[in-house]
Amino acid sequence: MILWQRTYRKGQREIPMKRLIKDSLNHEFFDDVQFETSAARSSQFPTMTIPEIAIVGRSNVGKSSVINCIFNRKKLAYTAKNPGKTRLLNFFAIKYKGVVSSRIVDLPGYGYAKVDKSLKKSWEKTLLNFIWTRQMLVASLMITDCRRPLTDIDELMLDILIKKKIRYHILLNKSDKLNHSEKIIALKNCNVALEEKDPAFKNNGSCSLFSATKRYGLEELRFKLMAWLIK
Ligand SMILES: Nc1nc2c(ncn2[C@@H]2O[C@H](COP(=O)(O)OP(=O)(O)OP(=O)(O)O)[C@@H](O)[C@H]2O)c(=O)[nH]1
Ligand SMILES: [Mg+2]
Repeated sequence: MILWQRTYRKGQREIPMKRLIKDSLNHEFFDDVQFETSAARSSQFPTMTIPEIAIVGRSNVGKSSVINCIFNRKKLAYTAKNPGKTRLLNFFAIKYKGVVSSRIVDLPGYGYAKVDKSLKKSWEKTLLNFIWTRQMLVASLMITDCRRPLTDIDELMLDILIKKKIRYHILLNKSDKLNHSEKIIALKNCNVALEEKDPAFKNNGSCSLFSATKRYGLEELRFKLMAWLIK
C-alpha cells in the first residue's frame, strides 16, 4: 500500500507511483501482438488452449478500429468506411513475457443487410458457433455505436452471452460524435437498460464510453481486458 502512495519526481511534477505502475503494465501487456489466423468455418479455429476475448458487434461500429487502438497499431485489423469489411474470424495472439498467453478474436459484424444472403447466413452461423463452443472464451467485448447502442440484434447477442454466463463489457464507441451531456445520457441509458435486462449485470457486465479515433477510454478498457486475461 505504501508503494502505491509514493510519488516519483519528474521535473517539477510529481507523478503518483500508482500511475507509473499502471502505465508500465499497460504498455508491456499490449506491446506484443500478432495476427495468427483467419477462419471461415469452425474446423479452421485454432486449438483452445489459452484464454480468448471475442470482439462482437454490428457491422461498421468500429470493432477492428478498437482492436488497432488497444494495441496501438494502424493496420493490425483491417478497417473500412463501408460495413461488411471483416468477413472471417480473425485471431490475434498476445505474447506476454515472451509467451503467447491469450487471444483477441475479431468477429465479422452482424446485422449487415447488403450482402449475399447465403454468405451472411454462413458467417453468422460460424460466429454463433464460436460463441457457443469456445471453452476458453473468458469474456466478450461488445462494440456499439454510442448514437445507436443496443439494437435488437445486439440484444439477441447479449441474450446468448448472458445465457452462457460469459462476462461482457459494452463499449459505446464513436463517442467523439457526442457532446458532453449526450455522452452522460448515453452511458446512463445503457447502464439502466443492462440492469433491467440482466439480473447479474453488476457482477458479469459493465459499459463505458469510448472513441477509437480519439483514444478516449483506452486506459479503462485495457485494464478491463487485463483483468479478464490475467488470473
Ligand atoms: N468518428 C469515429 N469513427 C470511428 C470510430 N471507430 C471507428 N470509426 C470509423 O468507423 C468505420 C468502421 O470501422 P471498422 O473498424 O472497420 O468497423 P467494424 O465494426 O470492424 O466493421 P465490419 O468489419 O464491417 O463489421 C471506419 O470508417 C472507422 O474509421 C470512432 O471512435 N469515431
Ligand atoms: Mg471489422
